[in-house]
Amino acid sequence: MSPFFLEAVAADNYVAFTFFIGTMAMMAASVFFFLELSNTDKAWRTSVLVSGLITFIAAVHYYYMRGYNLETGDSPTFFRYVDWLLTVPLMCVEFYLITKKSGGTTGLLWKLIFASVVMLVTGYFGETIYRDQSVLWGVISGAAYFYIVYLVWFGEVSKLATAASPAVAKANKTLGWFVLVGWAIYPLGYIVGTPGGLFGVTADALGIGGLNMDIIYNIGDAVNKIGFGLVIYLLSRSESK
Ligand SMILES: *C/C=C(C)/C=C/C=C(C)/C=C/C1=C(C)CCCC1(C)C
Repeated sequence: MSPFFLEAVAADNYVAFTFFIGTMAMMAASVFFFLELSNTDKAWRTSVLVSGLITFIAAVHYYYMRGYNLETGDSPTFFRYVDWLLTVPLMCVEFYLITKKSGGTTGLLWKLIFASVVMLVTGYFGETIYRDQSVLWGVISGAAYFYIVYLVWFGEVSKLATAASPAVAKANKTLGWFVLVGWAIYPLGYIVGTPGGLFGVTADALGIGGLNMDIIYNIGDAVNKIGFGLVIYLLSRSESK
């Protein structure tokens, strides 16, 4: 056994442990989604394929981030954001695919993707280059985030999902909860990860002392990437004969 492995499963190295578990969970989810493609209705195959791509891209990044974190002890911020920049737009593609039949346009898709890129790029600025202005960048990122929440809950996505079918409407509601609650885990990580905490809010003040930014992001990714994919998978089942 390599020392990497031993270190990764050491009971007191929670950060490394969550990277390790994250890699495994994302890999398992990808295998599941890909193998299920052959018993998925043609109309839903692209959606389930995208679910698998999201977890597969994350699995590769997690494998890499785990090694980076073990070797340097630092947060793999760059690779974290590369992962998100690939996977979050793919989640936008899922919204486009489920609303396409009832009139979802590529215009809507680009709106979602644009908002998600603004959200992530400004978050990256706040975490790296403009560390001392993390409040400003966090607020801009948050505005883009709430625009996505708006589109999914009340805007075009919601209207088109309601028009599509009861099953699509229900799945969109569930995905909406992921976006509203599941995605809110990330700003929490950002706040905790900002030196001294943002607005003076630290992990201890939040009652989650001991959790650091990477653990919070890793929990968020597991919940959101695998959960999101499963909602799409279940929708594909309920809409298939
Ligand atoms: C699979 C990865 C996902 C779903 C990543 C989502 C990331 C976010 C929703 C990040 C949001 C942020 C804010 C709303 C403000 C602070 C900066 C961010 C980028 C952490």
